[in-house]
Amino acid sequence: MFKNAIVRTPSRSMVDGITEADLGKPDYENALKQHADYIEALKECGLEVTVLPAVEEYPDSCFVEDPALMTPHCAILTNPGAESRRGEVAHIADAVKSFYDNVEEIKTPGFVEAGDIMMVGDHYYIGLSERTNQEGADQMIAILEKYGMTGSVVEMSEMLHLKTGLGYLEDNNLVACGEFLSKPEFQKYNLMEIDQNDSYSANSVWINGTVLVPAGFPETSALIEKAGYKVREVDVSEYQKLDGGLSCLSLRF
Ligand code: CIR
Repeated sequence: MFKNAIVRTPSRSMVDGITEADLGKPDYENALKQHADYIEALKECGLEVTVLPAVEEYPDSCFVEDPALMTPHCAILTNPGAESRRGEVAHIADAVKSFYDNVEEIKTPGFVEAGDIMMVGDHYYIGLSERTNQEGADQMIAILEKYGMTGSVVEMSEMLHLKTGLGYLEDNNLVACGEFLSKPEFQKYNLMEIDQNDSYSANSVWINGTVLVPAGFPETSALIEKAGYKVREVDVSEYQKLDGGLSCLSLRF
């Protein structure tokens, strides 16, 4: 069960965030409205939500999932592979430290963005992406092991972050699409296949028995409902324009 979430209000500069989506620039006012509904959804799942202020200097800073990993035993400040995002870590450090006594950090030449990390119980899958390198993954695994947890790396080549194409829904259920469907390490899970056309919705998020699913993907909502979960749709289309999904917008712990 999760108790808390941290989010950050998007900055006006978000319209200049990193993207390869080719969906046009986000509409800032609508992004704020969608963010408010996202916070509402987190609260409906029983989370206490800490809302950090916008940081204009960092256009991608609303995607708070990337600069920190929160585990039940410690928090790890990451070192984003995207240079323009590296300074986000210093901005989130105090909030992270206010919840954790044990705070570790990933150091250069290691790079990690925590959107590349998926938690399954005490085990953490770490995608080697353009943002997370082997050295960063090795540092992360060493930290996890220090606190009695484990980690392993996942090779990947098609997606921005590991969780762009994967979402663990607990109870052995794993929503997956594209290259992740055939990975040997995921075959032990009940793979719930997401069609390539709906790949954005693979980034669905389990929170205390409810699954947040991006609005606009009825087949994914139906698939997840059929598996016995309560579904809460959240419209995050303005964030999709920046390659950001539902999970990226919060730290849940
Ligand atoms: C970026 O490219 O870094 C942002 N525009 C999107 C980050 C999405 N975060 C995530 O998937 N965890």
